[in-house]
Amino acid sequence: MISSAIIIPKIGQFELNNNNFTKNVLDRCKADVTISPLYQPPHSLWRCKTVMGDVTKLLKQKLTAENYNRLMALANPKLHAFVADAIELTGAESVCVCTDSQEDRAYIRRQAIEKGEEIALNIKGHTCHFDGYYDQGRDKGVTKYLLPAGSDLGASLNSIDKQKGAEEIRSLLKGLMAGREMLVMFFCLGPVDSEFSIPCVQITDSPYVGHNETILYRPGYEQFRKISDSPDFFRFLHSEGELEGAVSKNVDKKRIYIDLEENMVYSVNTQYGGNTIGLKKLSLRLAIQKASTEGWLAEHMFVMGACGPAGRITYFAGAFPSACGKTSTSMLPGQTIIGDDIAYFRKKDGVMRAVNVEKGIFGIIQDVNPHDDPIIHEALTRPGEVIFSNVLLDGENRPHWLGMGPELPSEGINHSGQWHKGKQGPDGNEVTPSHKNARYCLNISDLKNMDPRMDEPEGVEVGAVIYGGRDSDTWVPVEQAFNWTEGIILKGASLESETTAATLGSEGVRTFNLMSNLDFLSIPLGRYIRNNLEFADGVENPPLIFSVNYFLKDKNGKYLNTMRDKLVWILWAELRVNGDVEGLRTPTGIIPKHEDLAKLFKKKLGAEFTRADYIRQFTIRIRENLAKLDRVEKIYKEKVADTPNILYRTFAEARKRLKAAAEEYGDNISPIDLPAE
Ligand code: SPV
Ligand code: MN
Repeated sequence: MISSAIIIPKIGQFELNNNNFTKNVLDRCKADVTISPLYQPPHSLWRCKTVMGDVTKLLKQKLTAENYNRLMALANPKLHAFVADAIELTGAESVCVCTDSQEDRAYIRRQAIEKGEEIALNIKGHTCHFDGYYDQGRDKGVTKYLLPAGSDLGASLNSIDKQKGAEEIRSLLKGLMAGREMLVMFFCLGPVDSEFSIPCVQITDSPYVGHNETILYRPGYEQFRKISDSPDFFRFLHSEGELEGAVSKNVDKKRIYIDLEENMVYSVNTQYGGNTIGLKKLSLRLAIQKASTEGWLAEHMFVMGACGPAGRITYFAGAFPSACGKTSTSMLPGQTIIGDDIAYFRKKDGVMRAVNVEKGIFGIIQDVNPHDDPIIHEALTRPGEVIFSNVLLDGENRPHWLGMGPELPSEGINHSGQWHKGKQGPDGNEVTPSHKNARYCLNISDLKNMDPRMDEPEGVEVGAVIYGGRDSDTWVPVEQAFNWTEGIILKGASLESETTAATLGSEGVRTFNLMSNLDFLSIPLGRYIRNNLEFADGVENPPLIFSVNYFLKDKNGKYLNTMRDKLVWILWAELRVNGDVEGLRTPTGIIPKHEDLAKLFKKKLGAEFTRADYIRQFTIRIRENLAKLDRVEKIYKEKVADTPNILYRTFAEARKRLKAAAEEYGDNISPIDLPAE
């Protein structure tokens, strides 16, 4: 008997059932046509009738047989249309479709060096990349959501009319890859073969961007095989644009535009990782929206294992704005690391579980030294795959950075070109030897303390969530919230931080930063808070929530803590999660007793923690706390139309408690006077 299914010719290693294939293509196309009317002529590849014909024809013309077969082995019409559209738009001369193989990864690494985007350093596996002088951080001003007519993301999110924005960025991308090779690379957000996994395709003309991604993300080519023709994946199209001395030249035409309807991000005329590495902050924006519709959470958080007594491990997730101690908390000595930047959370059987979205670290290098960050320092100074960016190179191709310990050379090469001490940049500012946002990129598997459960598809159970910012005068070093709701509202949703060099703009300005995720939110702020509040519903023992503050100062502006003290705050929190120690009740939460901290300081750091230290650091500053509530509430009232009422009620209760305490104790409450919880 002749089967009614028609077998169409073999494409790569796949045989496709033509009936299903056609039906799926048509379904897909219907979706594309309705959600993306914008990509009508001149972007005709998005039109239904062309998917089967023009796309395949164009791909066949432009790709070598090997690359064509690699792409077609992924039987996904939406993917094929994306690649074809990118070729047509950017005018790429050739296309390299990368699989997960070691050979393909090695090719990308070689290309980064051959194209001059990376310089080989004097330790095996180490390279250095420079971004342009004006391309040293995430550029919030030119990062925008493409907003379809009639939708509203609230006043706090930067957006542009979708039609106008898409036309603008597509015209900027037009022809930019002429004479260049386009890289088509596949990765997976989260562990592979997991409920958390999100397959992604990155198109870029920058092997540096591709190289970073091979370090930072799990491979995804095989994941694309598995999802077959599903349209459920993220897409990133990046071009570094015209180059001058291997850096993006047209900084005034830098744009990062995010299309939430299409789960796609465009990025152009920039190289800095936070603007270009699709799976990092660009995908976080897409994931926050996806999570919101599907009932999970995408957070700007590390995940680490805090080691308690008798080999116990309690997993912590922590949100800090950039450059506020997040990475160094995630790799505290004696603890285990799962991830340092982005986590996804899901509920399973009444338990909150988290994964690291990444498998590498793109961390700030300033102040990494053997004393404060021994693990990372060790990984940065021995052979292994590391990309340094925007550090200072000496004449022997050795990297140097601010706060590394030894005195820095007085000349070398850095992001400003040939550098010497006292050099002024084109903006008239003195150029520091390495940029304050200079970074390293490496595999977590190269760290001695990688947690063995790092790649587990179901993630780890979260015992505690912590929120921290750069706060010189208000929060105590560590405090537990009374419960999940208070924690989300008075800790996460009240987070403020003094700005740093991780984004362009002035430093040291106190800014509101909701759960340290504000830069990446793609849904109205009130909805995001509500999602977090409701996430504890149905969870038997929600994680405890803590605030931490590593940056508290005295009246003379001197820091009250050393960098190493954070280990003690985390280990105290670990004891709290497991019910091992009692605390003291403040108007805003529960703080440690002196004796418990003194024991931890002695045992873990070999240091004294005197009663005077304790009183200085844990005195509750009532006026500052009240002022903070006023500042933050004003923002919600004026800027966040959909603020949930429970936030105002919780603020009112906290205010009442603070005022009552002020009447009893005065403006500053010594912890010695506080009652047990
Ligand atoms: C951050 O700034 O939060 C980072 C680095 O993790 S970036 O890639 O710029 O987002
Ligand atoms: Mn980050």
